[in-house]
Amino acid sequence: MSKSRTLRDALNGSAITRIMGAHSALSAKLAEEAGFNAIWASGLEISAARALPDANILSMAECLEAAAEIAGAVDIPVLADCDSGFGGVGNVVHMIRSYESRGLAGVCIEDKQFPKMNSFVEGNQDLAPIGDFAAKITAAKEARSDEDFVVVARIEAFIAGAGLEEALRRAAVYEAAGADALLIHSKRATAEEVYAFRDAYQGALPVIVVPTTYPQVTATELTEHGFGGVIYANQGLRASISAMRDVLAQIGGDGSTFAVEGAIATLKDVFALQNVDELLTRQERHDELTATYSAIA
Ligand code: SPV
Ligand code: MG
Repeated sequence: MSKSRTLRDALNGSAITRIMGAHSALSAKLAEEAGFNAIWASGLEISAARALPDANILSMAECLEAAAEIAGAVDIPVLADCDSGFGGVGNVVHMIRSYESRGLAGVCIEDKQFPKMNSFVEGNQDLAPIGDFAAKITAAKEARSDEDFVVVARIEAFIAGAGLEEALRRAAVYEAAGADALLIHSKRATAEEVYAFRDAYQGALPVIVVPTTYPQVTATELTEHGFGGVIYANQGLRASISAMRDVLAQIGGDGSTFAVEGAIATLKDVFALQNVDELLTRQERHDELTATYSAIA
């Protein structure tokens, strides 16, 4: 089954789709190893890994390259965070063709202006006009060649302070425009906003949430509330920052790596994540074939 079909079916299935954020092929492999259903090629993670703000500083091509590296490293589907679509409708069409051809299973675009600002940063959270964004969703659907390729419409009404009615109004129009799923975002400390949305939303699309600021909710509770997907958007990145910072400080303080040696991944582990065994097997076969061909030459 194609990865786009796998993602589509998962989002529409009865169990919640658990999606882990990644910023690199390596972090995506760790998420796959941990049993997540899909990967979120997070704009925040990808830009933070380059020590840049999540504010459309990176070009579409740079985001695509990072997402494609991620998709190439795992067997599970990858949903790419495509911010507000990188510009106008022409950019959205180019984006869809590019992401689809590089092995992504789907994209998510959010109803904010270009350039966007990360949803948790104060200021510049203005919403895109509803008609303009809905028309981009339709353009995205029309531009894909794989009919299973997933287009997620992300609603930023709560982030912009526009309230439940506006979120529901947008959900209905984006659904009519052809969105395959909705993502309702919130920066509240509890799940109350997204629960209110889920309870009031009458449509048929799976709804995805990103519980960054309400980490106390469990996947089970979200399933019971009828959500189709949950994205853990940045915890892997944050874990790597804390772990690296602690280890580097210890090494700097000790003037030795001895104390951290037992706490960090072994080189054997690193080699396994790099598929070194496969390379060695390939090299062995190459050596055998080289000998065979040399003998008959
Ligand atoms: C991301 O991971 O880049 C997201 C989620 O879009 S958030 O950071 O919450 O906006
Ligand atoms: Mg993002």
